[in-house]
Amino acid sequence: MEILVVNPNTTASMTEKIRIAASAVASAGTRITAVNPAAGPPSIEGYYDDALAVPGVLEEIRRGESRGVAGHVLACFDDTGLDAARTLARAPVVGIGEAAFHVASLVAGRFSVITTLGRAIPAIEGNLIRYGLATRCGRVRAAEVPVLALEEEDGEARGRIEAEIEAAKREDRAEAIVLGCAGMADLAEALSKRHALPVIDGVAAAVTLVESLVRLNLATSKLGGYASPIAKSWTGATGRPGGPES
Ligand code: 5HY
Repeated sequence: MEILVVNPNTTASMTEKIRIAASAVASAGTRITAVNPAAGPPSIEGYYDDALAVPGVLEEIRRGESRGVAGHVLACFDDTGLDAARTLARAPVVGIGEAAFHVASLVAGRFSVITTLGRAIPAIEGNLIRYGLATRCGRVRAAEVPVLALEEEDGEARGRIEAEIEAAKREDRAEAIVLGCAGMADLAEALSKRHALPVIDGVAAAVTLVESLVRLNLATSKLGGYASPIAKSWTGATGRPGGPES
């Protein structure tokens, strides 16, 4: 099976880090294709960037659907464009935020999330409520590191994340940690060993969940909210994002 992993921002080094994390957990026989849109924000930090990234995400989903991929992963912790992508796609679509929350709730009674900047917290809290998992999350914390600082090797970002992990264990009674950014995907294993608790990376969690859905022969329901888009002619030059006209 081929799984398309879409990094909604346009930073190629982050897409490569995501591809490596996804490939590391993919089963034999699963081919990971990691892409990012050609146009859009280089990093997604808050509602505005998130909204601007959606057309590019839908274009990549449409391309994947047209070549018959088995499933899709949205590799931004805000689950950028998740509902629109599920509307467009027949194959299952899993966001790394939703995947990480579900996996964390399978291994711990209570988890905390550690994301990048404070401005990212409200969207994550909103998703936890929408997914019905807010009561399992002690707190969404920010390490106050910009997304692209995670691309630097200086380790300062990692130090700030580690301080938040210890604070979460002490103050939130966290029994597991969810890493709140795809750019942290390469840190999960080492942090889990070092801090002696499950540390969940959403990229890995989402890939294994898509594989499970495909193996269960489950695809996105086309009844109700995720029914395929209604064909309509769009106003304006570029046509509908992810639509046949574009
Ligand atoms: C992410 N931003 O996973 C989110 C994390 C965040 O560009 N990739 C991004 O800070 O919301």
